[in-house]
Amino acid sequence: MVNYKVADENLAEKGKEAIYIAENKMPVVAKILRERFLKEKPLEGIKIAGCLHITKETANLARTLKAGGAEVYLCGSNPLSTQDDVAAALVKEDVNVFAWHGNTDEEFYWCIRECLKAKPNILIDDGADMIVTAHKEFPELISSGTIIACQEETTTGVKRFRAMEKQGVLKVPLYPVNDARCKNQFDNELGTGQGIVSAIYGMHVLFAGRTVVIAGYGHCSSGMALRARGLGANVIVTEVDPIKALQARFAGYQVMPIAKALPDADIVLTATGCKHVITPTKEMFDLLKDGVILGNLGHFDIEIPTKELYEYAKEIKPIRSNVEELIFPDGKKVYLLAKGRLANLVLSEGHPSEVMDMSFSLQSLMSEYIVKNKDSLKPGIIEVPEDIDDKVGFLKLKSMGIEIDTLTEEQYNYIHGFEEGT
Ligand code: RBV
Repeated sequence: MVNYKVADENLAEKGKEAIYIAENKMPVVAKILRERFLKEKPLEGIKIAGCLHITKETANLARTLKAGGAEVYLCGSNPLSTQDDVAAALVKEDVNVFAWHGNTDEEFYWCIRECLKAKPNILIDDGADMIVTAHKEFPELISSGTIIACQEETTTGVKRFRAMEKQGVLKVPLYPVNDARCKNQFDNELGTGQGIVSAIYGMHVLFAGRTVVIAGYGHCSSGMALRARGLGANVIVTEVDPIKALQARFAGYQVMPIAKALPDADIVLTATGCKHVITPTKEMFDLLKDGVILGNLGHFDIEIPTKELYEYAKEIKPIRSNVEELIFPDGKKVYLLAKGRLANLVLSEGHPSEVMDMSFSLQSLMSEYIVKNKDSLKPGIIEVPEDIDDKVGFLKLKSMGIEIDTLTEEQYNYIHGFEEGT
């Protein structure tokens, strides 16, 4: 019997259409792998819990895991990113879903606990909240070996697990799927990169001729900077890492401290993974230009100091869907996207299906790999095997009708040898 809590089951038909649209753009996970999983049933008898954005793309991952024989449990990885129609449609397909748009922090963790209560064998997290909760509140799932291994979808989650491992408190085998090449070089750079259009959706603003500050120059933010420039913006990058700052400079952007950049900024977009990118002080807030748009595309809502901005504003007006106008004591107006949460997932539908195809193919193949290797996995972070990463790359190329060269034996030996030189 399917167990669930969603906003409105009547939205299922609409959700089904959305899932269908994504399916057509996800040939690897929704066709090639799904057909094989249906035949081979590599996940038979396995319960998989996903704490992921509940989107049409995640729905296709769920369908493929189910096709492989898994019982699937889903909860949202962000209180504002759940697409309620998709959640309703998944329930109709016997996926156990605990997610609705706009849940409170308390409800968010209730949903995670409902998934963990089902005693899952594999956890697929996006941001680490579910796996951290398993460590804190469901330790018996780990000590009993019920949880075989875990997978992490995003940079922020991987960062948290690396900290746990360093402190000796990570008790499960953990695959940082985010770090695989087929994930971070496409999902992060292209998906989050294109996510800057959430600022356009939000305020219907023209980028051309504007000064756009991009905070960070990692995989996500470098993609954002490139797209902002492509739209004709004057892009300023802010960084704390000297190498990334140099990369930004040599890519042709202006680089400077954020306090210097803010007075000119028409739009500020963050994706650093760090908190308080704009320091929460009156002095910093006073640097903001009248009419500035503030948006975050990083995983958590701590990059822009939302709470402190709300406290500082004398008036907060919801003006468009998921955009608020904050009026400062001096009358200045600041526009905040998505309450400082992942703007691309809240204002639009998250990363396009084409890139999620690769991320979720990796997640599917890693679930299969975990089941196959379950007797030999040790706690700690284990990189995604290179051959799985390559496999997703090859399948994606194949689905696009693109052929590439193969090394001859002579070339293989050359590239793996040292004898041949001048
Ligand atoms: N993300 N998922 C979607 N459409 O389902 N969009 C973005 C989707 C993931 C992406 O992999 C990223 O690493 C993470 O959300 C950030 O929380």
